Amino acid sequence: MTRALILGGTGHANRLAELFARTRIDAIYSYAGRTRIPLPHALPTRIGGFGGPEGLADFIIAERITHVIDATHPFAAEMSRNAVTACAATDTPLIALERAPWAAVAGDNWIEAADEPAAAAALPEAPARVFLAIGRQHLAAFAAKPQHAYTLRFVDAPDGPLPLPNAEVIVSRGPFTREDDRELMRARGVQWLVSRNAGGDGARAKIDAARELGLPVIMIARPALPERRRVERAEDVLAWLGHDARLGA
Ligand code: 3Y8
Ligand code: NAP
Repeated sequence: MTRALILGGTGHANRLAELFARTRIDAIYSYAGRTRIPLPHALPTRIGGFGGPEGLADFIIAERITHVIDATHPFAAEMSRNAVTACAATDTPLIALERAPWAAVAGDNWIEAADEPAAAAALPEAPARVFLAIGRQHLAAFAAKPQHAYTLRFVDAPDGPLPLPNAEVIVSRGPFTREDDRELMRARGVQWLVSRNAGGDGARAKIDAARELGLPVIMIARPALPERRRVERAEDVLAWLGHDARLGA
């Protein structure tokens, strides 16, 4: 009897949860608890870390989990690595629901960066106006370039001082629209966009808006992840579980 654990926290994971609820597959949805009011779900939901790979292995055993679906964000590397370790240790089938990275198209002006420090190094020396749309957990690297006027976007309002002296915070959860992101950058005279290659639709609006405005984009590459089975569509997860998205459970 299937009893799945969805490691969630993304738009993809939300759509998978709706599909599971509709096809009545027994599943638990898991959030890290990064945001104050995460989106509610039709599935039973747990919030908070497991306590490393061992904690996740204990949870799998205690909750009699038969399958794990890693539907976290491509930059949630530690969670993904822990899932590979815990599923190997408990011999639990694991699949990743992972969207393909964005690829530059005609008109894009991307500067690829390996990580946040490389992205900060790619910014100019002369003061500029920068839209730093990478959340709030990885801002420290940009303290190396305090001369810029930064626009930041967070899911929740900051609960403390920021490492950047000249920064405006926009509190918004997304998904975002191309029109809104274009107006956000135009109204502020943004000259540079810094983004992570999240893939998917929920955050690509700013990339399309930057192309329309002819702005350079510093695109941070995804962290390397261990090998694991991966699909890009929620329906393929159901097929892997031996359920058909069109029929009942
Ligand atoms: C807690 C769940 C939905 C899902 C919304 C997707 C789309 C918007 C793109 C920008 C980029 C960023 C950030 C982003 C995106 C979706 C999706 C996606 C980027 C929520 C959510 C949780 C989080 C955690 C949060 C991080 C932050 C990253 C903001 C819920 C809304 C910047 C990633 O304040 C914090 O500590 C926030 C931390 C991890 C990255 C960071 O390091 O700051 N996501 N985002 C999940 C949990 O607790 O397990 O609250 O409902 C989910 C979504 N985030 O359809 O409703 O990709 O699915 N999330 C990045 O760099 O791309 C925003 O602003 O343009
Ligand atoms: P991370 O750095 O990869 O994980 C750090 C620790 O957070 C993990 O080791 C685990 O703690 C806990 N954790 C992460 N995701 C969890 C989940 N879904 N359920 C339970 N515990 C979880 O993670 P992150 O980058 O901070 O991302 C946290 C959450 O935000 C994830 O759900 C992710 O899908 C979502 N998100 C992240 C981004 C991003 O840019 N990183 C973007 C959009 C959404 P323990 O070791 O204690 O188990």
